[in-house]
Amino acid sequence: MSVSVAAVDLGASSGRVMVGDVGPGRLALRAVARFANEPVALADGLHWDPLDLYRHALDGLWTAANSSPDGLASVAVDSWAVDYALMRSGHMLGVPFHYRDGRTARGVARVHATVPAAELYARNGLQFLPFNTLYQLAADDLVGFADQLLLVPDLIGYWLTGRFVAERTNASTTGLLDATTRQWDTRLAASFDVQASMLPELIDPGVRIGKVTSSVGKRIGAPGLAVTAVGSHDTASAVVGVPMLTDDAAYISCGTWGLVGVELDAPVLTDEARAANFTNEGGVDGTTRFLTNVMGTWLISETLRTWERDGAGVELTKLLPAAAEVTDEVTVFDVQDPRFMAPGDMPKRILDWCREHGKPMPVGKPEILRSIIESLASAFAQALDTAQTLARRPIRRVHIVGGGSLNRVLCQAVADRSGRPVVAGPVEATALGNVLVQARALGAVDGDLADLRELIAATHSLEVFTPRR
Ligand code: LFR
Repeated sequence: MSVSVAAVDLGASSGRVMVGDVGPGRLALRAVARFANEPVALADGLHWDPLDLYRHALDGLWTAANSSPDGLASVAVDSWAVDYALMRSGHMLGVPFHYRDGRTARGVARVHATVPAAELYARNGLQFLPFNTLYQLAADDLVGFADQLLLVPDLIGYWLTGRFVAERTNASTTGLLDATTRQWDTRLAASFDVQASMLPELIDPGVRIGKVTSSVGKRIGAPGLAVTAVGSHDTASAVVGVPMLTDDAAYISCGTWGLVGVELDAPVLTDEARAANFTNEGGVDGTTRFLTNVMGTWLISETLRTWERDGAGVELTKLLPAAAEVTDEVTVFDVQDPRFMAPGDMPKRILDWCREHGKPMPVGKPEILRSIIESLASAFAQALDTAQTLARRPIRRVHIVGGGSLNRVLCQAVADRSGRPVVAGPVEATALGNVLVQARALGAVDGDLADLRELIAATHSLEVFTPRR
């Protein structure tokens, strides 16, 4: 039996609706809608526009339903993590903030004054990122007015079905989930005015959330369509989509962020892991995503955006060959410097960094791009070595999935700098992870993550980059 299922995959810079046709030995994906996801700067800070995303998702689902001859068996939503909507009596309160908004510094100070960072890590296992939901909530003036908290995919799921749930992999990025029991830490939440009643029932990937409301069913031309939970954190779905076939493989889910790590059976909550800023996010099938966030293709896209704004726009595909030809040594800068977090003029910030650190400044666009690529590759290589030490397992092969896997200069640089072969692809790992978990829940495929990954490896061509030094 083969089924058609739809994936609504919302990334921090773009969203897409994909249809997967999945069955034994069959895994085909087609995009039916792609749309931009642009933050909106308002007087009170940087926000998302969830209504725009929802409308695009509905339009995409209409196309998906109308272009699937046997109809859709299910839909599932995944998105970037940590961001949330506060709800009251089913209404959204205010406009959700963007995690790159600077207001969270206040929340960090408040949380750490109440719970020391070491205790926090022992409880929630999360790397320090100033935008973890907990810090955002601690700086949010509307918390006291809310009766529900919904992360982005759960919000879209609520609009589709009318049901409030919290999918567990994404809930694990809030800082409010106990890293060991994977249940809400209601005591921690209450310290920051988040009442236990605001935290929806936790559900696991593969669980059926419900079906679309009758008005949604009419709008998308698919009455009664089932809505299924998957790894609704995009990175959780991406990790399902990494064709790792052995235990000595690591992954880099490379999009806006580069998420570098390994899949483990249990969290690593040591002081060393905390000091190295490694996180223990919840994965599909009860796994642990032991990884660290490295700045990703965000540095490239913001750089291209800056040049475009200045009237000197150039496409990445045109610039990459020139960047590949740069033979002079380029400066490797610290991509993790907090100055690169907020939207803005990246080329200027990179040059400032070089000046402040007495390093040669790249001149010309190809040199700047190459400097970004080498700096990312160097940070990835370092994170791989750290993952290997902390998880106490050798890493002999690196998979790069997501948009970054199309950047051949980057893939080669990671191979060279890490000294390990890099397997690039698939680019749509997140959507693949999403549709595979739905298909398994529907009984169209079966097996564990290894079986799902074998299906990906058998149906996708992957490119191997061998280290040259
Ligand atoms: C990647 C991602 C990362 C998360 C960051 C912010 O898209 O989901 O995993 O740390 O975005 O939500």
